[in-house]
Amino acid sequence: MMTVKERYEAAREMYKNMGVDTDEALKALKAIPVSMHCWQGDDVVGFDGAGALSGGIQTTGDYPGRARTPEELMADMDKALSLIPGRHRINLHASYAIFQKGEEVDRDKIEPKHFKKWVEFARERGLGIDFNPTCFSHPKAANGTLSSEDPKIRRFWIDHCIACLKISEYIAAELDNPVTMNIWIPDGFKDIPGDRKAPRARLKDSLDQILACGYDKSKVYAAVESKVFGIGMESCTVGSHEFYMNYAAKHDILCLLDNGHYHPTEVVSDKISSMLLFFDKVALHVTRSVRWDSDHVVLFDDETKEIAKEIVRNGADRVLLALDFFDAGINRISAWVTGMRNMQKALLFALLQPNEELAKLQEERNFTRLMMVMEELKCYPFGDVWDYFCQINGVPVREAWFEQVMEYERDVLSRRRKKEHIRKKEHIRRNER
Ligand code: RNT
Ligand code: ZN
Repeated sequence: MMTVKERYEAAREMYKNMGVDTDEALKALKAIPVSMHCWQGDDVVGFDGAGALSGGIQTTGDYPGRARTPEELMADMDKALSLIPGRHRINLHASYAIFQKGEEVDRDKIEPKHFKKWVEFARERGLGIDFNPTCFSHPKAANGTLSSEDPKIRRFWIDHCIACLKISEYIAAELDNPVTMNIWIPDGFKDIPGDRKAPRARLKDSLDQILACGYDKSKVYAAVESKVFGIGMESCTVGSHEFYMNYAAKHDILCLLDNGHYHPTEVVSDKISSMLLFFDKVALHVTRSVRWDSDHVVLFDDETKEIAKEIVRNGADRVLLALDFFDAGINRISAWVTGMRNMQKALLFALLQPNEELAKLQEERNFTRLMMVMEELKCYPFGDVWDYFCQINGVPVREAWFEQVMEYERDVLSRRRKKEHIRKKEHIRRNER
């Protein structure tokens, strides 16, 4: 049997004949951070006492082992990160604020100190942090947030977003690493609205007020995330693509494109190059939508590969790359590891294309050869290069990571379930008494 290194060396020669430098590709891949979303670990529940997930997004499934505390979530993220090659970022929501006993405040009053533990977590591991206001799963989000017709509700969410900008600024300063702060709101209408303009005008005004709070643009990259529809908001989403793209362009902030948020045959891979001709950077939520914005785990599939090609060809430093999925039906750590590694595989696949040569073939309108090269490359020993990347970055090669996740499930995750069962039983008994 050939060793991983021997397989890599053979692959390197094959790619070389196609004009691809695999050593360069590995170096480039290592330099691309992916922001791993904390919310896959606990089904988007958070720690601020939110009840059920709301806002037209949904987790389904009841796999044992959901993280219920900051300690559990951090331990689970550590486990996942230990199986993912390279150094990355973590993506937090405001609802993951960590309060001391008696220190709990509502979302409009959260402060940097509530994220100190996350900053310590990131600093110790050399990770960057990204941040998001949480404008859902809250009693005040039942009928709209930043576009609400109720001035008090609108004020609350404006204050929340301002608090989040301040927290993002603090995190960026502490880690000496810019934070992408992405605003997504669920506001919209189930049925045909009587007025589409007024809510959008209010959203515009809310964003103006938020951005006017004065924050350091070199530290915080503010972004806005559009959506085509959500559950219960099928007819109109206030924060639509046109709305945010125009807003971002005029106010010099960024757009975040979530590839689950467009019409089913519309692809984000085709949008990146256009965005980058008009914006300095673009932010992404890579996800997988199955028939709707279902937020399935990212696979090594065609659209993920196509998105990765655009990242690589347009300059990875201009794309703020984050994942966004939540599957409660499978082991949550496995979901993270699968999604993160697949994103990286897609990036490596893109880096292993003779991209300059392909562009040249297109300029020459040699579409015959262009197709041939792209198709033949699909059967090149990509897996041997990926395995070597995992090996030199000290993480398990191929499926070897999975045994570690299963061990963790046996030793840690399955016990959480038992504890939860016992607690539930005690609760029932107490109520029966
Ligand atoms: C919802 C958006 C949003 C959320 C996360 C939790 O449709 O995609 O990004 O998934 O912020
Ligand atoms: Zn998203």
